[in-house]
Amino acid sequence: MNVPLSDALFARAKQSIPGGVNSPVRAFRGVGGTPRFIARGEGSHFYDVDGNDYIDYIGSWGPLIMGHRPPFVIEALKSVLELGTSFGAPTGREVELAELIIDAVPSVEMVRLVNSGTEACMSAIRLARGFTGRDLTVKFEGCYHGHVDSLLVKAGSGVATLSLPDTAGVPRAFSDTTLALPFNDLESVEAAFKSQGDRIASVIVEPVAGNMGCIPPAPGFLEGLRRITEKYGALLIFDEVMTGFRLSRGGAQKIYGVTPDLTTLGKIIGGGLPLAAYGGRKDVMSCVAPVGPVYQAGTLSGNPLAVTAGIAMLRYLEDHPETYDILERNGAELAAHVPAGMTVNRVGSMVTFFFNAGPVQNYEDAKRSDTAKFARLFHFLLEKGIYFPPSQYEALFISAVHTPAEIAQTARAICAF
Ligand code: KE4
Repeated sequence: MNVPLSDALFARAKQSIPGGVNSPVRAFRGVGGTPRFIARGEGSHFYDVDGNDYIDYIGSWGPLIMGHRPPFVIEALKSVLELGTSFGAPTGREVELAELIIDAVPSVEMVRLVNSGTEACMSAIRLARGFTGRDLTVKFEGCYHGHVDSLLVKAGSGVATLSLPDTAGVPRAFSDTTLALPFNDLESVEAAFKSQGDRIASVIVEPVAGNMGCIPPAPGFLEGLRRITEKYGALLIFDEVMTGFRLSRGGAQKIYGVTPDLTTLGKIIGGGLPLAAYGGRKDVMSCVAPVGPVYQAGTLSGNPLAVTAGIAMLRYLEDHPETYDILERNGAELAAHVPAGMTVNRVGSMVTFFFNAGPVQNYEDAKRSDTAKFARLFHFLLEKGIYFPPSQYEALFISAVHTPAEIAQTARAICAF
């Protein structure tokens, strides 16, 4: 497929933006070739500047659970555009969004809105340190919690895609505050707490990992984290930036029946605009400034446009619970056909096709995947107008507006590879 306009834009972009992109994973470094510069989106499709039409399985990396430009979000934004774009003062709509989140997510009694998942995770681990008076954070290899200095240790997503040995620019003193353990390995968590439990402020985990490809929690893993953190007085943080409102309105914590002390959210709650949040136990959240001593702030936090889109999205999901049946059906249909030599992991609409004999249950397993073969599949599908996330270490983001025919077309194309 010739994409002369994307080629030209990419060459031009690389003169003014590092790698020509504003987020590394978009640069196709994991799969090669020219990233498509997108002109517009509609439902489950988007269209590049050369006019090519793609079934979109990136979905803006998770927010677009109802596809591009859902009418109820566009109408909501149109209704407030004339009122102003930002005030730097509280608004009623922020309260409404906070209450919608609290009503849906079991662990959240109080919530603070921020602008990105990175901010939410950075704030949550700082809050855990401030609440416990301890310094260390436990994370899991292959999990990604945004580009938080101390959490860029054996991180997933773009860090894994680019095979970056952690990240330059993070002082050893920062990364030494993080213990990175194997995902799904409770024994390593027990051992860490046995040796340094009185120094560990929190355990942060993607309850369903999505940043080393999709990897479900092993039976008992999340329950074990809850037990161990309670035993040692550390806080359990579920990073539900990806899983929140995707796996259910109550996120993964609702499905697995494990309630963390803090939860981070993002992506879907902004309805496609920049918005994220962290929340949890009221006694913990009461340590956040201006009530308590843990400082966190943001010029555009609770931005009226992003909040309006978020309210429209969360109200839609509240009023249309059948959405989650559609997401489950779409995920199951796509994952039903597993070509030889591949392993498919799936939870709901989060799916990853690994070029790996399997099982894929942690980062070491995932890293044994044949990423060169994945790259060939990616381009094979791209040529057929099917746009997968450009990395073996990402989950597909299926929406509720991908039709059965599009899912079947995609499954056939994968099997034809
Ligand atoms: P942001 O700062 O990118 O809004 O959120 C960071 C983040 C935190 N926690 C989880 C579980 C996440 O998946 C993310 C971001 N996800 C990646 C996709 N795997 C964002 C894509 C990108 O970096 O461009």
